[in-house]
Formats: sequence, structure tokens, C-alpha cells
Amino acid sequence: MQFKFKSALTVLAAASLLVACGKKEEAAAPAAAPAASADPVVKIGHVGPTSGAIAHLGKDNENGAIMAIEELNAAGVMIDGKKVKLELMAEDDAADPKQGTAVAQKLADAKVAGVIGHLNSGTTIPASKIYSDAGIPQISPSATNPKYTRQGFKTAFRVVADDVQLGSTLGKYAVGTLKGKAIAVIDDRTAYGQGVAEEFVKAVEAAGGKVVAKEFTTDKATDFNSILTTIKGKKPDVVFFGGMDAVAGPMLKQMKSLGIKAKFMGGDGICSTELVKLAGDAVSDDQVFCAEAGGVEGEAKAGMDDFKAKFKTKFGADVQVYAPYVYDSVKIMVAAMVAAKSSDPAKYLPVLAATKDFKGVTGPISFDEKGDILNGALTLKTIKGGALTTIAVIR
Ligand code: ABU
Repeated sequence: MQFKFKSALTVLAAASLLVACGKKEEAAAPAAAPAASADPVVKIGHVGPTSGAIAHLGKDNENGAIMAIEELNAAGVMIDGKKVKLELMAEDDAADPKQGTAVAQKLADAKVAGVIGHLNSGTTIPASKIYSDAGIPQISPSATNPKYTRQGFKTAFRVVADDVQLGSTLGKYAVGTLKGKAIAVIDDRTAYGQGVAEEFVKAVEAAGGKVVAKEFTTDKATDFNSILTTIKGKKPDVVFFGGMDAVAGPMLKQMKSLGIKAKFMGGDGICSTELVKLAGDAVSDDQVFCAEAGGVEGEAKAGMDDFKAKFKTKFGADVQVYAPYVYDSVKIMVAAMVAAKSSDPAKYLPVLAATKDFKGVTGPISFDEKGDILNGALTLKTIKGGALTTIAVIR
């Protein structure tokens, strides 16, 4: 097992905790700070698919980064007594692994201090090798394939739960709560879609459910008549899809056309505001179930609600899924730089790894020895009354 800077971090951890606990003396620009004409720039990269079928998700993530950077710059960020200007380098990987590694190399060449992204597991995993080789800390706000943090890279962090947690929770729910007896599974053959579907199948079978069909498509497909016709013949009561909302929307419409009335389930990739729009009146209340790979409840929900309201005012759009997780990722990274008194990746990486109970809008964030969020939550949702509605936050 890979341990990230596990020893001699007491001081650094304490520094991180101070920041996490909201002691912002260092982060706030003193009122009497000299008016620097050109504050030193700290470049932070963000990567997501801002073109292509899931551009709405990429833009959502990018907007989370913009919001965090603007707020931090407005408050003033002091690193080792000097005011710095944070600059966002926002890149588009189009959800394509090759483009993902190309932009990762571009960011490494530009010597960014850190990267938030990528959005997809299929781009995050190959890009993580480039960041690791360059020593650049990377926090993914949404890539859920477990492999990302299991490669032994000290630079890889994730602020959401992974596909093991998603697939297993959804599998248990399909059998235990939805009482699924005959379950069909489709995946889009991506690192995320295939991975979450495999975890779902394991959990269904462990709970005593029967998988009656396994079909696959691609993340660019638009016609599902052939696989849905095969599935219809197996009379499933639940259909699980491992993939993204841009594919799930048309799939739901074609299920309706074919008269398939089964419940429809998926992971965080379909748990978006956009899915509700794409599916339209093809779905009935409590037919679609999905899980966001994070979530807050109780008093902590106020922070998330406040974030969503500010986001809507600023960008004129509802949060899709992961903008708040991007926002927290930027703030965690900058808090580590402030606490380490340096934006040099080699100096602030150990502080980032030691992050404990950072109070984000997505809840408290600490990293385990692999760089995964400790005790991450899931939010189980359904579409009801034309909106995504929370059923439960599960840990
Ligand atoms: N987690 C769903 C979307 C991103 C991904 O893991 O590919």
C-alpha cells in the first residue's frame, strides 16, 4: 500500500488544520498591503470536457474553479508574506484520453502549481502519470474509477467516493429496496462506465439478484434499439446503465418507445440536472435512480445550498453535479500552499496530503493514504416531479 509522506508530518498537518479550521489570517491580504503593480502569479490548471457531448458537465466543473479562484483573489492570498495572484489555466480534454494526455503535458510544460481535474476517469487516469512524473499535485473532483488513486502516485487525490462504493450501494439498493429480480446491465465501455457496471453486478449477485442481460454501447452512441430489444426479451424489472447522462437521456426515450417500463439506474455520470432535461417526459416519477459520489446532510447542507444559489446567480445555470467539488478542490489546494508558505509543488504536496477536516461546501474533507477522501458519502437520488430529488445521503 502506498503511504503518502506518512512520517514527520505533524507540523505540516497542524498547519493544514489551522487553515482548514478557518484561521484565515495568512490568507487575507492586510489592509495596508502595498499596492503591488504585479503580484507574482500562481497558475492552477483545470481540465474537463468543455466540448463534445458532455460539455455541459465540463463547463459546470470549470465554473466551479472560476468561482473559487475569483473569490480567493478577491479576498487576497498571501503565501509566505507575499500577496499572489491565482491564475486559472482552463483546458478542454473533450473526454478523450489522447486529448487528456496532450493537455496534461501542456499544463506540465507551463509549470502549473497544481491541477484540478480531469472530469472523466478515462482521461484522469492516463493524465495522472504525466502529473506524477512532473511532481504536480492533481485533485480530481469527479473521476470515480478506483484505479486513479491505486497507482502509487503521491500526486493523485480525489474528493469524491469511488465506483466500488457507487456500484455496491446501487446494487444493494436495486435488489434490497427496488426488489429487482431480473436485472439488465449496459455499459459504455469507458473506464468509468465499465468499472461502475462491474461493481454493480458484483453487489447485485452478492445480494441474491439475477443479472439477466449484459450489453454494451459506447459513449458516443445514439441508437440503442438493438441492445434494448435484446434486453426487452429478458423482461428485466431494473436496467442499470454505466455511462453518462448524454447517452442515458436518449436511451430512456428509446426504452419508452419500445415499451420497457423497468426502473432505470446509474451512477454519478447520469445524476445531473441535464438528465432530467434530456429524458423529458420519457420517464415517470420514481423510475430513475442514481447516486452522486458525495453529499451533505443536516447543518452542512446550508453551505451547499448557499453555494448553489451563488453559482446560479453568477452563471445563470443550476449546478450539474460536480461544480461544488471543484470549488472545494481549488480551495484545499490553495490552503495547502498558504500553510506550506510555498506554491512549489514539492513543498506544499506533503501539506495537501495531510489535509484533515477541511470544511468544504461538500462537507469535511480529509485524505487517506492513497489520496482518496476519507469516509466519503453518496447521495441517492430519483427523478420526481421533473427534478432530481434526494432520497438519502449514505456513508
Ligand atoms: N464519475 C462519473 C463521471 C466521471 C468519470 O469517472 O468518468
